[in-house]
Amino acid sequence: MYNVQQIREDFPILKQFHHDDVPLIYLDNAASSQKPRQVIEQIDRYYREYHANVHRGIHKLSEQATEAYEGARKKVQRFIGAKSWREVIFTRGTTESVNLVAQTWGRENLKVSDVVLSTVMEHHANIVPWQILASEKGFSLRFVPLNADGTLDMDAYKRILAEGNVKLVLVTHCSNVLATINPVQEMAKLAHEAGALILVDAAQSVPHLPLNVQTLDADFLAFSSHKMLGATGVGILYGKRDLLEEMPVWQGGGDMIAEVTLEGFVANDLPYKFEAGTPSIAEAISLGYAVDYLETLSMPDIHAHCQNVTAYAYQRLSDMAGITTYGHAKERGSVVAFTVEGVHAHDVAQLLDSQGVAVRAGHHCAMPLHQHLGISASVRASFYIYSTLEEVDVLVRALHHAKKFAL
Ligand code: C6P
Repeated sequence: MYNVQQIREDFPILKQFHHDDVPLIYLDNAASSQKPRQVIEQIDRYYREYHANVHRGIHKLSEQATEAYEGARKKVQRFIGAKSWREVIFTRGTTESVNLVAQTWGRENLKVSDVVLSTVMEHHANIVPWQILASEKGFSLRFVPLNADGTLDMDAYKRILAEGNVKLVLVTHCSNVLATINPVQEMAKLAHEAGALILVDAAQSVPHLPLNVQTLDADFLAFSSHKMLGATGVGILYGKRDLLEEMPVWQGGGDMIAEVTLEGFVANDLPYKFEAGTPSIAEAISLGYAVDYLETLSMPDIHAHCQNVTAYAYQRLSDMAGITTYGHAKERGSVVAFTVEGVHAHDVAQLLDSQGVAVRAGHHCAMPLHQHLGISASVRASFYIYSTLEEVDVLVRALHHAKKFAL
């Protein structure tokens, strides 16, 4: 049985008082989740008991560290349903995963006549790396428009694919602002029929949903550890093995080579050919323990819990006078973005903070989306495994207080 109070006991930070006497209500989970003691303790244990570099030493500590690091990779492989552990590459996060694909697959394969098709709701991490490359290679970057409810205009998607020349589709599985869960399985099928590959930004979905990369048929999929109970500084790029095998290397250095002479080098096997230099070892290990924690709770139960809390928040906020919510898709993730009439988003966030409620305010690294919505900033409450309906009630009470400051 999903017991949210018992889960909260595992998160030391949630016991904190925010401003002396106000309990912390942490509703900024889409930016980064908090960490359970089961993960924190393992980071501590690594440094206390078996810290050493990986893949390099022939001594016991290095073997132990390597085993834990590679063990984390295998846990991630199982968690996302990848065929092989060689398809799971450790990066610094979603952003670096997308940049890796742009700078290797993209640089090698995209030419002037090609189209890369993104969407208006993408996070900057799935737009800017492609703008950088497009300015160099000259290909076109196009964007699937949105319907009024914040879903993708699938007719426009099909139309653009039918025009030809689309080589790559970029799509977020779940919007970090609108909460829309996009039909990536269907989009992948359509992309493949049109001869394109698909890169799925799963930063907001892997922490929340049961997901299988083979069922989705994603060619590439990127996500970050810190949004799913793990440490910052580590993330994953999943890629289909045949694609990864053919891709050129990106960064050069230790570990990514099989052999080096003064004349040149031979690249290492997957996944190491994309993991140059000493990796974030403790952080990668922490991701493995985060996966254990999530699996013990069960992803379908986590999804159901987050949907329940988010639906309640969405309803309560939508019912409040003077509040506009954004994103009304039926299939939704765990965020609610909104504005308060007459109070700037940053002021709302500050007023909420004074009541102990931590939310994010701004453009949430989705400026084109905010331009589309006709606003410069929004407030965003985002929920996770330990969020409660009572916390939503506190948010609503605090918002009533904030509304008093409306111009
Ligand atoms: N969104 C948010 O507050 P990194 O920073 O590399 O771990 O993740 C980038 C990223 C990519 N795609 C989506 C859909 C995301 O939500 C994020 C991170 C945070 O919404 C920080 S901007």
